[in-house]
Amino acid sequence: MAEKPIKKAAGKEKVADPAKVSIDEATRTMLARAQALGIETVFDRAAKMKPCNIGAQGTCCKNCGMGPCRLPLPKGGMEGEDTRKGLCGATANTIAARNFTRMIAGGAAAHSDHGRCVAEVFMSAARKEGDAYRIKDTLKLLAVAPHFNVATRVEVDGELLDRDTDEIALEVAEKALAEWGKPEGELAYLKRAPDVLYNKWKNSGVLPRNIDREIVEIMHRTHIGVDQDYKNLMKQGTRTAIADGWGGSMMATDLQDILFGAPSPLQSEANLGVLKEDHVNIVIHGHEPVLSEMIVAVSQTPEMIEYAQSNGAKGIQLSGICCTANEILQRHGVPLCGTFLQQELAIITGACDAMVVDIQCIFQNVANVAKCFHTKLITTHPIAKMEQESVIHIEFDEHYAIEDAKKIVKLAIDNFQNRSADVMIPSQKASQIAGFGVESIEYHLGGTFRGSYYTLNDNIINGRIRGVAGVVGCNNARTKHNEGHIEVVKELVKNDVLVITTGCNGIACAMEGLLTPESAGVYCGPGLAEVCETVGIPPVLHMGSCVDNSRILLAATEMVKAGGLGDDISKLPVAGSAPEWMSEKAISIGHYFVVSGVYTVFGVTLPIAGAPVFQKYLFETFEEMYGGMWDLEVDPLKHARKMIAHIDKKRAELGIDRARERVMVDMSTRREMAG
Ligand code: NFS
Repeated sequence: MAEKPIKKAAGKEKVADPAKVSIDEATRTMLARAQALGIETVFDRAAKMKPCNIGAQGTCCKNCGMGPCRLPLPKGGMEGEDTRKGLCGATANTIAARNFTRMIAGGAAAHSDHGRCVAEVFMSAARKEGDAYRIKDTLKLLAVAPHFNVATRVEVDGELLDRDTDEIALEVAEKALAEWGKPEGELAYLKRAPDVLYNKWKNSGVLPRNIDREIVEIMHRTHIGVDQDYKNLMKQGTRTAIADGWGGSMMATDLQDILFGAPSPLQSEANLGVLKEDHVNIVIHGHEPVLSEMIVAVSQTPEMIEYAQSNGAKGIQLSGICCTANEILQRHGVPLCGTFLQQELAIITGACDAMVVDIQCIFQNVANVAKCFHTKLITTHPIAKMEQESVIHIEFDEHYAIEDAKKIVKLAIDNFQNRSADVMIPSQKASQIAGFGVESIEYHLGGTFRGSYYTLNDNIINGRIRGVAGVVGCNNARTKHNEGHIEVVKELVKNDVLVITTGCNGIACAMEGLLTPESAGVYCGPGLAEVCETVGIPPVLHMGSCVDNSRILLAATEMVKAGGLGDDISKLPVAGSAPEWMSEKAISIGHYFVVSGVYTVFGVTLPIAGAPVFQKYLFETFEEMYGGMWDLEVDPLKHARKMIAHIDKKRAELGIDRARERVMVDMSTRREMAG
């Protein structure tokens, strides 16, 4: 980016220039308000503090007390032999691979520990330990059970009868929980992958044994003096990433669907403008939906609504930040308040009566911002507390879930009359259709009658849809908020690529109005527009939170099964992208996409540039091994075009590249596409 996103405030402090750090008007407005009030946000901190160049290259090793050993690339690049070494002799490749695999371990741990927590609640529901949680979606339970080798029918007197669902649920719970630590065998879900892919993993020796073990083994191998071969380190990185995508994350998604219902399309809204001045505003932020499901239920009870009214509010407005938001959006239509980078801004509206956080992606600084207003900041998870004394901790216990949720909602209502600052809610909000899942895409594009992804494949084969892209991931304060997300997605749909989204990309697309069927006519190439208009879907399908990237893996698997596009995910005309990634979870996701056969492009930066040999291994050699590979492209247009080029390469390999020419495109669009 040529323009400097920094300006000097009156007191000579460097602060962010609102117009240059976000493309979103609501964000700019609230950032300007924060600066006027003298409240610091992530945007200002990014203006003040530069990242460490050596760490950004991935070649700083601090895994022992002799370091940190810093191995930056020489200015002008590496010429001749690479003699850089840490004190123990670790090469740049070893150091970068250690750091990279530790990021995979961190990401896989976060997703999978979330999954474990859901599995424990699931067990409690299956045992009927309380009233709060029940098996809601028995169809999904019956669909998932066989993947754990749990029978759904039993033979009684020579007759095959349906098995009691309570019994099935209990056995699924036991089998699921065992996946984290079973002593032998391999993860149960791996066989859900196409056979060709499963065998590829098997032959490469990367089938995960159990989830915890793979994560622990990364910590062991990256300890001083253990694994010092970047290829062998990445073998374990691969095994752990698979344990995330096809294990912990996939189980989190499935068990949440069984407990709370598989999503189906619904209407909602997005951006800071969803807050309501005359309502009690409760903003839910984090990742695990187990408590937020209860908050949704409790805040809809007449008891709580009347209590809010007796306190002078018109009602209770729930909204969400980050992936907890995506979870309750997908299942209940609760509006999205904002992305990762808007969490402080939600409080700066002065209208946030309580922010309830659980785990992951929560800035510690929200506590400082909350102190400048009346906002109660409530932490709820035993593993995620904050040191600031102003933060209230209400520890969530699934056995008292409703009581805990009531306590939180009441606290917010009681706080409504304490608003101290002027309320300033930006007017921006966009409407959206969200709630897509593997099942609902099948329904929309194929119909339950056909029960297959064939219609999608057919439209790919005939060229109306050029391919499918999964665009996902975070915001990153080192790049203009939402610019990468939106430019990449717009370029893809303009070129007839159907986009599947999750995480903060989903929120960014919702804010931009891309999650509406009407947007197809505005932004899409003629082929994709025609399909969207015929079927009545948006060109960007929101599949949920980041653990729901597992839905994308399964959707791709359904495409393979439906036929006509090859026998493996790596043969499909698909690509993956995280234009504004920042978290370790994103690295784990990126890697499980890659080793599932998907070309995956990241924006902003990748912490591998300091080790060119290791980088080449990820960017090129992985394609030979798994059919998918990593790439980095900072420029959003080039980023999208690289994905399109990969999709076209796959179309050519499948022999369906000619079909596209039958699509009628006028000359000006054609010229633009060629550009
Ligand atoms: Ni994913 Fe969700 Fe957003 Fe990134 Fe954080 S919320 S789990 S990590 S920042 S997309």
